[in-house]
Amino acid sequence: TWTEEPRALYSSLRMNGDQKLDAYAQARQDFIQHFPQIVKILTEDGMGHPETGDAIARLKEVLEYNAVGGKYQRGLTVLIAFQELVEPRKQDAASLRRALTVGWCVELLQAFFLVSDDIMDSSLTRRGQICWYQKPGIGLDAINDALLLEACIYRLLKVYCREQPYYLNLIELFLQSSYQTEIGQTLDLITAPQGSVDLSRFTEKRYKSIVKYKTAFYSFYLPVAAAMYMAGIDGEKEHANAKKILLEMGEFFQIQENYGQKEAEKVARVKALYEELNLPAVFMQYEEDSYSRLMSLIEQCASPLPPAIFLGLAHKIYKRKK
Ligand code: DMA
Ligand code: MG
Ligand code: MG
Ligand code: MG
Repeated sequence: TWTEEPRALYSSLRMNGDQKLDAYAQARQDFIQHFPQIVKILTEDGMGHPETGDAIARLKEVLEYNAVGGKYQRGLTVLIAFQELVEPRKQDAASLRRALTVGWCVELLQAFFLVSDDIMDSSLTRRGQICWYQKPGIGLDAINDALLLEACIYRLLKVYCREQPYYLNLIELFLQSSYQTEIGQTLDLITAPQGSVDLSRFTEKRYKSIVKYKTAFYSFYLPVAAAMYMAGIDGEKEHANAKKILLEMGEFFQIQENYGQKEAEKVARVKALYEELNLPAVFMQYEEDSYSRLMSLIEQCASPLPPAIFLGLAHKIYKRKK
């Protein structure tokens, strides 16, 4: 409930591997437990409203179907980065609640993109269930549902963060990340139109641009940047440095995630890339190169942020054997 204190969370910087895992599992539990509160805030005033009550009931359904069921990697990153950037004594219950909420805002942005993306891609399933627009009676009304999910981000920011000095920075960050993602989706849509993937247009360079815009900004830069603003870190240089590191990670993440997944669409995409590049061995070389590029970027650019923020994320996505 609203008055319940989030459980104590600790900076992972001084922890060993096992303790870190526990802190992560704890953060995850806190994150998931905060969702009913998110739904409540978004729906409590409207539910019984004589004019809009029915629409708010629909919004509740949309939230419960589309915002949950993923891995919460992006939303959790806000919380974890916040805990690593803010001194423990300043991590009071209200601040932690704001970090949880901003994490959920990232998840809502993702839900907004996914509902729309599945319509555009004519997809059938998402996160192991039927795509929202494929549900009987939903169809293209899902477009409006996606727009509602987007609007919820700014409603939550207003309720929780309006009084904070970083409020405007967060709004601009979410708007900017949305725009970058939409530009990436545009590149994706015009590069590989359904039914006519033209390999001559599908170059490695183009692929990397698509990945950077449609995924890396909102999945990697957005959550860490949000935590930075919440921790009072708003310098352009600091953000540019963090962005360099996080976009490199985002590129690797997307290439790796598509590789080895079995959905027909992903297989086709990876095959296209691999035909272009020639051999799966190229992937291993790419991973090596990306990893060492990343490590030197972290050395050069992490300061003044603790390198652990970036190393922790890198650890999650580079599943290297050595
Ligand atoms: C999804 O890209 C992109 C966004 C911004 C949600 P995609 O269509 O390549 O991926 P998926 O296979 O998840 O639909
Ligand atoms: Mg898709
Ligand atoms: Mg798509
Ligand atoms: Mg995806």
